[in-house]
Amino acid sequence: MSTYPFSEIEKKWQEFWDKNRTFKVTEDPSVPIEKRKYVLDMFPYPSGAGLHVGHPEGYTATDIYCRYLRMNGYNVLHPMGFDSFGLPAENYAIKTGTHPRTTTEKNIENFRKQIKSLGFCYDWDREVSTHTEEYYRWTQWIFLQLYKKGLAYEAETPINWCPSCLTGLSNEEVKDGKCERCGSLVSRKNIRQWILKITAYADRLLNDLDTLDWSDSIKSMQSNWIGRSEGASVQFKLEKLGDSLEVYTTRSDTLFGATYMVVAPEHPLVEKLTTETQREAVEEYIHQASHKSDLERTDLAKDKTGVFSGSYAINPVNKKKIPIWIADYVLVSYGTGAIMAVPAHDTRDWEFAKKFDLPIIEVLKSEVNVQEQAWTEDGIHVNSGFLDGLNKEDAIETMNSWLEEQGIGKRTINYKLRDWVFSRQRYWGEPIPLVHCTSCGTVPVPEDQLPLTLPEVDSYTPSGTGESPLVTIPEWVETTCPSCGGPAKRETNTMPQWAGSCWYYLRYLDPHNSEALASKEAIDYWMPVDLYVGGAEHAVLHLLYARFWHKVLYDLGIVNTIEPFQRLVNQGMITSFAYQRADKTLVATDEVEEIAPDTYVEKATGEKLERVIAKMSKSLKNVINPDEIINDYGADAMRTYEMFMGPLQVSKPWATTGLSGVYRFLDRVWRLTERTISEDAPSEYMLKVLHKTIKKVTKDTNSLDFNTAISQMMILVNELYKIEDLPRSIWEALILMLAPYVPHLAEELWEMAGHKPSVANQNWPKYREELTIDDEVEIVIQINGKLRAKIQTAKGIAKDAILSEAMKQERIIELTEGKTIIKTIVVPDKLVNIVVKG
Ligand code: ANZ
Ligand code: ZN
Repeated sequence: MSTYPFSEIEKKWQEFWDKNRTFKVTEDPSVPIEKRKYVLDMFPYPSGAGLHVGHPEGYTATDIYCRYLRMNGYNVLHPMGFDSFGLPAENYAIKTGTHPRTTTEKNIENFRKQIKSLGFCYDWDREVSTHTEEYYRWTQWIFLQLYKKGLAYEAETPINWCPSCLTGLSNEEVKDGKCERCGSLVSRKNIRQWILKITAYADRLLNDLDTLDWSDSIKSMQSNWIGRSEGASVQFKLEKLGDSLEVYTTRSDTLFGATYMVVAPEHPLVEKLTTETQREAVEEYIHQASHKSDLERTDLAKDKTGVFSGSYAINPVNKKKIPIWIADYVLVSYGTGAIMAVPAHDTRDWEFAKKFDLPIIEVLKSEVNVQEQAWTEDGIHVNSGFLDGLNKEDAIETMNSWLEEQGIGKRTINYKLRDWVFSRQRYWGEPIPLVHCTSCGTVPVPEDQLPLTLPEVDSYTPSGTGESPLVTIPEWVETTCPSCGGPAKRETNTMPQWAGSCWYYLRYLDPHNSEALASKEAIDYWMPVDLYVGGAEHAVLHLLYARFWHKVLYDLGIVNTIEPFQRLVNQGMITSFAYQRADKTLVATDEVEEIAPDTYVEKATGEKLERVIAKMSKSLKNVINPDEIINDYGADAMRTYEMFMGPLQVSKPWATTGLSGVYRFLDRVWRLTERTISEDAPSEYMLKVLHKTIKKVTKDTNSLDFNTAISQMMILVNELYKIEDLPRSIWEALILMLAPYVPHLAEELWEMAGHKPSVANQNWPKYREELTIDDEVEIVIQINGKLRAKIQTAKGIAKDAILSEAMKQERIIELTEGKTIIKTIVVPDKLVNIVVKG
């Protein structure tokens, strides 16, 4: 049995594509606009661990799609690059003293080699890396535009502080109250930060989601993050202090049920509200709260804590005196940092009221006893004076109008979205191009002096004060003011890793331009990105930040579209297996033995283990290394397997048996070359199979349903194995359809069929509709040999497909329910017999 020589073939064609610049793309003006496509991958961070099997999943998908588009006459931009500023390289530098640039460039080298070994059709002349001076010059330039538009400001704000990384973290980098990178408990610290005013774009970031071809789930993640909320601010007079306390509420209709108030521990009025008798308790409480993250504080499941301030406010609707508490379930950063609490109709308030024995007054007719649980649904108002008899919506309207008439309230809109803490106290990032002058204040570095390059440092360790290691280089910090020429100091904060990835899709358009981030012609030619594919972990922040910068660039007249990424597809995660003991603890894969099919035991103890789906992780020893797969099975098999595992968007476990199956398929294709190609016309039947295949593969490739396209090509190959010859028309159409999927093998077959390379430049095969119409057959379905149902299907359907069709029949579901299927027999085009027991 021959085995196709994939390593020779793959090497040969990779060299060919490289040498001939097969995938070089230019802004050819003769191509009409609708034939220009920009297909983008989320570029990787070049980690020391190298490529993960998750990377090629998205990259293969876009590669197939791009090759398919090219064969259909499109001019396709398909670039790749590296998101190369980042913490791991810096942490490695701190540990070993190796310059992060050295580590990063070595990793890029390795990534590039690995990516190339998969045969992707990138235009490598457009490669960018965000850490290079020619790239970050423009990242700095964009920052200056933000600064000049008043969208970057300095503030001394309480930030999340990682005591181990010694750096500030944005909320997004805090997971469960811990540093996303190192896992340390996050605390709070006041520090001077650069902040970007993304909130100024909140409405546009929300509304323009409507113009995008993104999944509903990603859109709703974006809109929840922005978190637009319509409500009212209401003033409560303080009983003795004369002042008033303002709250934000979305439920002004419940005002008659407000029985106490709460201010956040960091609220500016806390000091004033605290009475002498309560002072000690309040101080103690505030100290404790300062160690908790927002997430911990607002977690519904967490026990409510709080302390009475000693002061009272007056409820404006009924003039009742209500106590003011201090509690950390109210966040200082949202609304006004204070609330009116309505325990009868808000779950958190209810829990708090129960714990501290505060009154609960029902103000909407509830279907539960509000002394036992909160009623948060709609209802008719009661105990509510002029609102009695109204439902929630009408009552809110009525109350808001009343509050505005009285001059004690105002309809308000709030957003969950916070401004973006943009600075890092790190070395390995873009320096922020500003100087601080004692007489002129903050002055931008003139644009013609960009890039402001990173100086060399002796130590990469952040100064424990929270400042970056750059503060330790006086030659760099001490400078002259670009405005007055007097002595000035450089800003020592650097930008976060997000910065470079906010606009890389624009640099690919014109990567070597030294006059602008990209030429207007290139931007107009390619934008927007037609298809963007990447992992769902970027569903919120990367996309939100990039969309924000894009809109700023739009306002500056630099880009011509309101959104950067027209269509977005999130690939599912590739998982793996792990083995679980009875107590649910997991066993590393190398401690497991398969003693019989699907029967696993722990080697050391013999304990029976259950196989479960799990994330790939070093500790479970279930990480698949793409290099090994390519080495053992070839890049084409790896590509095909990742696409054959299931729909692109769903998460699916890696199984090496599946990979072998795909490999056998490619080997079967290869062995067809042992036949001589015949110039005879194929049979009517074979023609029909071919045209049905072209139709299905065309449709499925176009809609990114690669797994079903591959199945269909497998069917065609099976049919070819049933005949003796190899009709040229069928063989060549098959090669063309295979070309996007297994580009190396297809090039080789195309050459063997007597053509000049490259198959990548050939036209996609066309089908004739009349040849795709199926002959129907009737299939009988038996259970234990007894006829139970019949189905009509197209002739020539694969066994698996018939079986699954049979199992879907209502009568069959009924009759097999609760029974064990011990065997199934499928005679194609004729019969299915299901043998059951019990
Ligand atoms: C009274 C009330 C009664 C409320 C009721 C809700 C239900 P969204 O939709 O998320 O905007 N709130 C306001 N500011 C807060 C803060 N800084 N920290 C914690 N909670 C805060 O939620 C708005 C509601 O969340 C507001 O409406 C307020 O509680 C609370 F039956 O006011 B409500
Ligand atoms: Zn100055």
